[in-house]
Amino acid sequence: MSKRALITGITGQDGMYLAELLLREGYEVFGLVRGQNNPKLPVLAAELPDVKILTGDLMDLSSLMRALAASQPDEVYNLGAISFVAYSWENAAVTSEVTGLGVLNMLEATRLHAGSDIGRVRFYQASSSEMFGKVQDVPQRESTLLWPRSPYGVAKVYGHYMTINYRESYGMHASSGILFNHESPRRGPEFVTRKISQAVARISLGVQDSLSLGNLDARRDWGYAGDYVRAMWLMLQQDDADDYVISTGETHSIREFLDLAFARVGIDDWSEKVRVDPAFFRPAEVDLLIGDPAKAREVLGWTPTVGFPELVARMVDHDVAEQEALLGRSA
Ligand code: F7E
Repeated sequence: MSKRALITGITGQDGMYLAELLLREGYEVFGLVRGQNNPKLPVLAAELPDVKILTGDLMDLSSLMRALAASQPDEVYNLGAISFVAYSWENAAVTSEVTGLGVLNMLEATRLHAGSDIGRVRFYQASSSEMFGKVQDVPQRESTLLWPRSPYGVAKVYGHYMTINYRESYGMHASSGILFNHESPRRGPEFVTRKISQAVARISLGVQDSLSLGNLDARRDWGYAGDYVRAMWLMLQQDDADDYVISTGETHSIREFLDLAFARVGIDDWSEKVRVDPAFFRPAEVDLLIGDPAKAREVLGWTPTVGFPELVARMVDHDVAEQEALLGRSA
């Protein structure tokens, strides 16, 4: 009989890549979708028609219990969260509830659902490099002291430790992936990589003049989302649950991303095209994220397949084609 998986956050970038991977692996995939008339649902239904949709909310324990009863999953992937860091300062309470307490609700629902056979459901928690914040080691690894610098990061730390607690208190097979930034053409346009790739595409097509950004000196360890969901799945295939850093081990600045993105459309000097707007600066910044993925490599056999230049190229090429299609200019 095929395995079954329940994914929260199914309409997000990672949810869609993970669902694709699990469907390829022969799973029956259930996705939890929140809200009435969710605008992301038509995209999901069109791109992944084989995913079975269940309605529920991380803030509503009984809805999670019903989703578990309906899907009878072997594996639960908790990817649902309010994930935009910049938003989290102005909406700290709701971010704490959904991104933090939501993890507790999903863990507790899974524990109650599994009953005396706690090992029958494996659990993945989407932890984040944002937990490292004001970094205490370079590069950051599983043992690095957490020092979150945003309400989002604080909420992720809560979810991370709660996951470890369910593993240690109840023997749940609960793993936590500390994922560094991971991008793709499916990335939301509020995140800096997609904001840049979309703007560069529009600038190259002559329908936009310039782009406003915040801190161009921030550095991130950016990987490809399709690679990172494979790591999630591998974690749940291990005999023992554990925590893993998932990263490329390289760090690049926003400026380097801009260099490659503009070069891809033939623009070598972007200084006149980019404006720095203080509105996009954050109250506290995470300046130097770089992860050490050695444990994932050794234990999971995981390595990233898409490097930084290829990631930028894929995103820009996708957005040029998408913008051309929107403008009715496709070849
Ligand atoms: O910012 C700088 C900004 O919003 C990256 C989420 O998936 O990864 C993501 O969080 C950097 C920051 O991602 C703009 O200050 C400059 O230093 O793309 P981002 P993030 O905050 O790193 C982690 C791992 C997660 O877990 C999160 O859920 O780019 N930056 N100018 C800007 N950022 C944005 N968004 N917009 C700008 O105009």
